[in-house]
Amino acid sequence: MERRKFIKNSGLGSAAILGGSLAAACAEKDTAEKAGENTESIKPIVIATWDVPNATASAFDVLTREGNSLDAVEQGVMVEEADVANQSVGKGGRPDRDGNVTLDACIMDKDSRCGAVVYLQNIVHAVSVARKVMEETPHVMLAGEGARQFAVEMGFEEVDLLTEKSKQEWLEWKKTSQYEPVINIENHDTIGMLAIDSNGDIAGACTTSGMAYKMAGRVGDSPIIGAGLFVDNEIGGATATGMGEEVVRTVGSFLIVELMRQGKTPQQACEEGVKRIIAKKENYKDIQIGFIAINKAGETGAYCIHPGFSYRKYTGEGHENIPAASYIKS
Ligand code: SD4
Repeated sequence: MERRKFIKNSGLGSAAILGGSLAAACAEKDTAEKAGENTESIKPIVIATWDVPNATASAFDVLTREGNSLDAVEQGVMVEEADVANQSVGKGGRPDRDGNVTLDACIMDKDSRCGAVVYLQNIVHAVSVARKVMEETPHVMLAGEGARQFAVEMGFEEVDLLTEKSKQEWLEWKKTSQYEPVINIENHDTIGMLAIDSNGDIAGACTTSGMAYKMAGRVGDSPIIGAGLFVDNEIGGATATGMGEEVVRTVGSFLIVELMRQGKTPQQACEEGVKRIIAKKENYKDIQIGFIAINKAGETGAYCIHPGFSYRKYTGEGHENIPAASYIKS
């Protein structure tokens, strides 16, 4: 990379290429283009699952103030964690079948450092606890009571996450206790976010209260590095929403980043990720999965099983909510 920069900047590029090995120069260029270097990169940029304009605006604000992508994704998803109207994340999240709100979150940075919490109770900003796990411990993941104790030691305030609205809905659900995943339960949901800062560095975060009325102790894909989120700063990042069990089974986000490494666009990689799930799931029509991805050049893509999933994209050009193409058309 340094050599390529030198060639580009010294004005000796063509002479060097003509005099040296053309094949080697072409191979190097191909690799650079595959990884999204060499092209006009779009940065800074942030994308997030579902239509979450406040979250992406907050992240983009960090990026425009020359903040790094790690700070941006943390600040961005924190907006949804604090929003009680979003009943799939943080405070106000729907509880498990015993009435306990339990949170899963993870975060990953440009150096492939990562942190996660699972089954965390009574702390609003699970993503920030995940970041502390990454930065302050020798571990990647803390669970349950240990995660809560660690958060308290780190100065996080304990609060009751169950709002009256989520409690009443849970009590209503208990009358039948029928567990059925609800597709596109609302149009903002588990939030997965990916950002590239002005340095071109990528980070991602994912946070959720998980499937509503899940079994006590159940953990989904969202806090699992490689499943709900994966970032490789040389290639790009991916994150997931929907039925976590299926995303775990196919290690979905890692798969998508690896497909981009092999030359697929973010869109092609997301499509392949969803199709891999469909191929292994007979009743795929009963579930929803949505992936979003970004490559090093800032190109983005998204794909899902059922229509209804979208992602929010924020760049210097402005921001928009982009409906994802779906495997099932209507
Ligand atoms: C989970 N993937 O816990 C999460 C839930 C989700 O939209 O994304 N809901 O399986």
